Amino acid sequence: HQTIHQKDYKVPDYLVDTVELSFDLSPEHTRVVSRLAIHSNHDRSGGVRPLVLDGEELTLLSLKLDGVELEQGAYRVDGTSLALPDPPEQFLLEVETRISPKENSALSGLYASGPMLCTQCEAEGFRRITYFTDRPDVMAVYTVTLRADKASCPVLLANGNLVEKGDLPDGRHFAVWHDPFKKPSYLFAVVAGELVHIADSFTTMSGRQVRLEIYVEERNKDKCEHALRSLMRAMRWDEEQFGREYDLDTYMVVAVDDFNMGAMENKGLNVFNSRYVLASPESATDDDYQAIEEVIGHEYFHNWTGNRITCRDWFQLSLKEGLTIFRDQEFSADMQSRPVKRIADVKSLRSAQFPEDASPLAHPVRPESYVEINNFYSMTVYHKGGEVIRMLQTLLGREAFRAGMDLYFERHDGQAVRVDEFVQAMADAGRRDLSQFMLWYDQAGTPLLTVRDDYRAEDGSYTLTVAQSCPSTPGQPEKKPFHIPLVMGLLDREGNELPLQLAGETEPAGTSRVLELRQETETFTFTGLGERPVPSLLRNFSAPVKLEYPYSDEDLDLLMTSDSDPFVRWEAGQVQAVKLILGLIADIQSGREARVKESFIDSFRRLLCDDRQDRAFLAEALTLPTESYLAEQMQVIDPDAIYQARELVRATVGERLTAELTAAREGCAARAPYRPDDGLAGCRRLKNLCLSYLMAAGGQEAIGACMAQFKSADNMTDSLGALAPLASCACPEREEALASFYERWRGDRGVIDKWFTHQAISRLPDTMDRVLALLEHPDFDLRNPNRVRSLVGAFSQGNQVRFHDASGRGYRFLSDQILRLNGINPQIAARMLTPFSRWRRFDSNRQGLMKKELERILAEPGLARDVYELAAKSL
Ligand code: B3K
Ligand code: ZN
Repeated sequence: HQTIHQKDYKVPDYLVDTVELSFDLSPEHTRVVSRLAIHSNHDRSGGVRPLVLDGEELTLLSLKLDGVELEQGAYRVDGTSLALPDPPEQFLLEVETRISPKENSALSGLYASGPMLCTQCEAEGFRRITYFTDRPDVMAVYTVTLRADKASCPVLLANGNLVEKGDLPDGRHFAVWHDPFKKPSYLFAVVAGELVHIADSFTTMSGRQVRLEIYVEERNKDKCEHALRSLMRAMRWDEEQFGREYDLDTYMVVAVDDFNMGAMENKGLNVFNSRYVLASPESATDDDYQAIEEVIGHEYFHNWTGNRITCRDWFQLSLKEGLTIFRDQEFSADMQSRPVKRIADVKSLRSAQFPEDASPLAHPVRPESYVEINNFYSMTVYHKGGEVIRMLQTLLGREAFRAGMDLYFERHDGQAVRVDEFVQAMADAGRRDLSQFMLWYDQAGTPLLTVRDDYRAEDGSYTLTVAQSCPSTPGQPEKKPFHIPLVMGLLDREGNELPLQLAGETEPAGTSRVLELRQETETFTFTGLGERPVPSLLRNFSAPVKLEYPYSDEDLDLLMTSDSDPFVRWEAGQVQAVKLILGLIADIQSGREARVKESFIDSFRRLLCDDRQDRAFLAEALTLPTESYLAEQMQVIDPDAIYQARELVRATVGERLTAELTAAREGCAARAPYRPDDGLAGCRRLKNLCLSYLMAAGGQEAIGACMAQFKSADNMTDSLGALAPLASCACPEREEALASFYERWRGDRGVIDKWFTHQAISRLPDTMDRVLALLEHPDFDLRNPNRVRSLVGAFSQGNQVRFHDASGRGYRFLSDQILRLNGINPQIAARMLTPFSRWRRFDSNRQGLMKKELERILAEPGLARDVYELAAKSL
């Protein structure tokens, strides 16, 4: 397998101006005719270069150049390309191919999902539809004709505007679509099948009417309303926040059940994983509702950040993905509680991106090389990339950042560009030198900030010394210092915010400031302080770094109760919980008696009874750090001790605070029937969290409360809020609840995914056996990515203690599934490898067992590029 390097980029030798595609659609055999108007893009005086088109899994039927059929020998064709050795300066190429959508289990290119045919072209799926220069810097105008059987395939969709449709002989019909915007092939899309839609219209800021349509299978028609409303909110938000208007007459979203990722931003025709479209109160949780809004927003925002301005090459992927993640995070923050959204985003970064950055698969936000680009749709490219954009906003300020965005759109609309062009627009608008900042794109690894301070009573000065370091990562042994915005403030002992005046300044400026770190060590001296202050550091998580400062328990209490920044308040509680649990882990490991400190229970009680706080925030503050986050804090991960210590805290809280938890739970009980947008999601979260603590303490009363809630719930959030703790409880009620849940929901794929997941993440010791049995369940299907994620993914990535069983059974199970998936869907197979890439973090027994499975995978003949790359790099 070949490695592609960023430094080898060359402009394309040929460009394509227009693409005319015509499809004779059928699941077994689809015939594709492509007419490409091509012109040469290189200096031909030094010799004419061949035209090389990409193509995979295609049967070539005929090839014409300017209307003349080419003889065999006038071209070369193999499993990955079609080459013309000596084409003219400008010409029309007509290529006829045949493909088999039904055989396409990789779900890349044109494939069948339920009663429809649909496409997924990013990153390199278009080449599985027809021969083409399948790279994002070749942009063309597309016209698409679709023909299919009218009865089985009444709906025919493609990008852009419908220009014509009509009937054909033999019960067939056709539709012609034209997309006036030049686009790269990865944004091409076709959907055909038996679908229904709901529609509405949106008036843009300049007064144009846009028709919005959501397409689903008939049985899901009453589950689209939330997606449609979310789309309208996203459109309005992008106008208000960024002045960006939609540019076609229709915007279509199609929900499909078989989909490799969340959704795809094809121009004018988004294709979505149905889990990010379909929702009803009975079947979707509050989190599902939120995720739908977020993903709908994400794909919509791509219309400007991704489609109008796209990437020059795939190394620049974060140009569109990091930026669009930042935009969707801001959108969601404006639609709900901003602090709670920020905390959720930081949690996901820490639990998935930090470990990636510390693993053998660590790569920069802009990678230097890849074997399979699909492996780089990673937490780093997306979410660290989003943090990098956020840091730009913090450094420049909101106004200059917005001006930078405007300048970027003004300069590069219609182009395929690099990250450099984006950062240059920011530098120009903000009149800043951002050359050092670019290291965030090119250096991997999570920086560590070590902060020390010194207060001098003699002159009332307070000095912060901040040292930064970054661990080495593959191919990058030494790191240069990053340009880091550190947002901070100072508190007095009563918790008041102190005015911040740096030495040399004539007066204080505010109580929260952005300190800019550029050198390995920086010092900042504040003046005019009558007592030693408590530093409030990394407010709003202003940079994707780890931070170390020797806080005392009193400092943390003060920050937790008094800091003006909600992220710092939350973080102070988490730091306390981490300290406590790590101490208990050490006790367990050395056979000492492990006991939860009284002071922890006290501060937990204080929080729980503090009814001034927002419920959703409170729920976050009362949630213990996850097992995987705790694992990150250890030299050698001990999954059993982590689980035991964390459970001990949960059980102790449940026992000691039974009355308070019960009261808090009742205080949050619903007083009216459920509505998803009733503003009460925070209440439900807190209520269900209380229930889980009560269940951790054990006892028939808690089980009874769980069953009562399970039976009476009028919404999925409460139903799962009861089912989740029951699934980890060794009681007869567990089987009863799981069985009745299955009976009630067996017809709903999305809910049955949840049923698989909750069994897979059960912490009971028999979970591995359960999971093996569920593999044989008639509803389990290795060809459906959501189902694979709900069982195999949930067990291996969401159940640390059971997956990492010291016997190695979990590891064997996972590699078995990866090898089966390798032949079906390489992208999904590769995604399942993640837990193995962390093998070095464990004890030598587990290391050996995981390594053995990786070696076994690598020894498999016919390993897909996707799986090969991750397995080889992990070792
Ligand atoms: N751009 C797509 C991701 C495509 C993944 C290809 N393996 C979805 C998104 O980020 O919006
Ligand atoms: Zn995206």
